[in-house]
Amino acid sequence: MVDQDWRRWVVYQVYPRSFADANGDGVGDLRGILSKVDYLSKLGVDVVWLSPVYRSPMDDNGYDISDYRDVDPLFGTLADLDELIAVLHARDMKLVMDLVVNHTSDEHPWFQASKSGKDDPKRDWYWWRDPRPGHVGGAPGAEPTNWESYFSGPTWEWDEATGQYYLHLFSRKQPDLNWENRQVRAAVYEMMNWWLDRGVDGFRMDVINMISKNLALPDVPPRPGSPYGPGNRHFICGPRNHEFLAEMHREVFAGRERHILTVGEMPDVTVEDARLFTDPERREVDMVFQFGHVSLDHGAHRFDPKPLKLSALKASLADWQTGLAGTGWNSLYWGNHDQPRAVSRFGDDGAHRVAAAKTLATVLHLHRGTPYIYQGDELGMTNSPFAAIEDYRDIETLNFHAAAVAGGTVDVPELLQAMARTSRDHARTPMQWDASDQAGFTTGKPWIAVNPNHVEINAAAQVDDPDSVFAHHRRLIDLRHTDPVVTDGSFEPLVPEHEQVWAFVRRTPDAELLVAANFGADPIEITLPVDEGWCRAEVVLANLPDADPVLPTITLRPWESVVLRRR
Ligand code: ISL
Repeated sequence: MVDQDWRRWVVYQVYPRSFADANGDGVGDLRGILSKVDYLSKLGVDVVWLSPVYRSPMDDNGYDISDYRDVDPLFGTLADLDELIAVLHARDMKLVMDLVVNHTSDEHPWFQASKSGKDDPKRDWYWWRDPRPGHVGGAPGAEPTNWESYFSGPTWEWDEATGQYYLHLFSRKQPDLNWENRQVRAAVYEMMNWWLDRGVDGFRMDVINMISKNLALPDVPPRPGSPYGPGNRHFICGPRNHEFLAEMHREVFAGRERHILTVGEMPDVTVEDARLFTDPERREVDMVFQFGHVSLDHGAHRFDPKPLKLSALKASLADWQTGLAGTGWNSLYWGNHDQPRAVSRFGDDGAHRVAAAKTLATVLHLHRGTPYIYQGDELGMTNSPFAAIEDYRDIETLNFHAAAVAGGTVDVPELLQAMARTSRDHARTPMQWDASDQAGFTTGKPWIAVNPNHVEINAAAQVDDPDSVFAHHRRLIDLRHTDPVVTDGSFEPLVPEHEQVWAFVRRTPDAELLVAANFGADPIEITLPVDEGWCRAEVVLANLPDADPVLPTITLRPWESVVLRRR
């Protein structure tokens, strides 16, 4: 297999807790995933990325790991995972594991040792610091910096027994590892090699642009009304980030017979930095998850919604297409386990849901880069009708709500309305397999409520229906596998300022694709700035029946999208 082949792969993200529950305890598991390999194969994806299944206290649904070399009993056993790897390989699919090494669980033996005393050999494996000079440890304001945690409150937790604070950018049960310490890095690389030797094919690296911190740990301007503020400028893409990833590449990926697929999740990463991270010559990672397009519809945090203009969304994707055109590579996603449902957020989850879900897929898959399908998006699953705080399970949502209530400064009903649009839990409701009671997800009581619309939106109704959202995804994947222009073509935006039409051309010396999509519930007529040669080009894909596009002036029905091809 040539080395560049990985660029033709399509990745499917499984959030194990919510995918399929084989043992009836209400939580998805590995045997559940095994029972759905046929489904994944039918969809045609090349790679399955598993959100964490490692041993974990589940403070953040597995993103808090207490043993990197074992499977949590909630999800099954190592033997189940070995079986999954073997079964996927037998179907010519790959398995990518989530790699969460910016932090561990506070219950990981490394942290337990580190916490046991100031002289412990692993003390320096985490970020321990004295209280702010002149302050009493544990008192408000005594934290070493005023950084705010992603999950509310300070990033520092006081440890009475040893008289120091430890750093946690996320929950207090997720202490940050100290990557400055060579032994930490060696332990991580050894663990990664252990997994690759076991047969996994790559890693999705959780917040991997937070592993190098500014050692001076400076304070930041606080948010209005809070003693704390976002410290990200001091730990995003820090001074040694590239060095650490290049070292990881040398120690783990170099010299392996097969291509190891790597994607670094990188909040706040810039295009310029991403070009360096993904430049193949530099040997760091294949691609990054950037956050530009999922940050446009809210203010400083996700529960502060802002209207989104289509022109801004297009410009965001286009900037990355252009920025990584010569060197580097994009990842393409609308959603994942941290984002609300794509069709509810960027499309239309009412009357035009099916057309909108297909159009979103068409536009995403035909940009240049690796598409990621988040479980359920291939069915057009929507946000859930969450109303009360009791409906939620996510630590980010619950902590934010608790802090807002305690602070007394936020309009709580308004906050609940925002949560009903943007909470991470919308992505985490059970996969909708069929119309039965619990959507075919579990025979027990699901850990989070099934979306009541599963009676209409479910896999059973779609897999054999040629007009389904599922079938449309299958066609997009086939197109990528059979037409090199999808992977290799350059990207040229058309009508970038238009607030209803998303159109672009992909081009290689041998072929051209033109995508035109209506992102609105009203029909629209538009003249695209293209030559007459497109007039009666071949329609390779459409989301509505009887598409008859005549260019350059084209009329698109509500949420209609067409893909044309010429040589
Ligand atoms: O969802 C977020 C808060 O609004 C993001 O900042 C998110 O926390 C960030 O993208 C990092 O996400 C990853 O690391 C977290 C984990 O909770 C997320 O599920 C994971 O994808 C900590 O491990």
